[in-house]
Amino acid sequence: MIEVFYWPTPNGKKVAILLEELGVPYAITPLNIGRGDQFSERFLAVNPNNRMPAILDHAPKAGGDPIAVFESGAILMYLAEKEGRFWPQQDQAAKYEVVEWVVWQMANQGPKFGERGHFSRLGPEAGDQSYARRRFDDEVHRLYGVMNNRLYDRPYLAGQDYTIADIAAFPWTTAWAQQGIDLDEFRHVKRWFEAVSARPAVQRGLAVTAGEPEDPATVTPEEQARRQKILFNQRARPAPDLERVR
Ligand SMILES: N[C@@H](CCC(=O)N[C@@H](CS)C(=O)NCC(=O)O)C(=O)O
Repeated sequence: MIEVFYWPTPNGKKVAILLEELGVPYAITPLNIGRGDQFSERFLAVNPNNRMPAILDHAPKAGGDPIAVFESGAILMYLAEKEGRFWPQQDQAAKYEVVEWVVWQMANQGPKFGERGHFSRLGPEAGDQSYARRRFDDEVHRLYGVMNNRLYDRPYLAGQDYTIADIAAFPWTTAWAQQGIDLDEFRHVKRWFEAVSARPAVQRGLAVTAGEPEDPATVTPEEQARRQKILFNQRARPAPDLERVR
């Protein structure tokens, strides 16, 4: 069984979509990143980077102890390789075409789209954000163009077949309107988006939740202050040995 440390964000949904495509049993462990669950000792033992998603495979192929995997791209590769689907292994050229586009997503589309969202949500108290907003709006537009130029002569990012490269990129495109993108400007992306959206497993993956949403009215001012302190302006955590000395 695959345990998924999960919150319904684009990075989390990549994993949910692949698990639905594969039809393998999985269990969601909700990781409420708005409450700071990513700093729990149990989670940090799985992902020292205090970010979700991460998985624990309680039944690795070769048996033995559970295998922990963090970083959504690594999780997609782990699961696709284990199940022998959505990532060709025998043809090295085809295999690395998928790797290129998964790494492209992890290094470009995910971080730049994420930063665009971050700066667009800031209120006036954060000061003038016009440079950051323009910078990331441009990057998002540029990256839709990269996908469009890739998809104009092939159905999927890595070629003829739907792979984990598409599963990595897709959840970040579902909010194209909020990202300030007119999908009609990128008609090859639009065709790909419609084809991926129509897959039943994609629809099931997008619908995966992490339990009942929290009622903001139940969060006390003390709890709000605690969250504010751990979630904003995150800086390095001391190494465990230094912590012990203190
Ligand atoms: N490169 C990482 C990014 C993970 C990431 O940024 N996760 C966000 C949610 S999408 C998170 O856990 N944020 C918690 C925080 O900012 O404290 C991946 O793809 O797995």
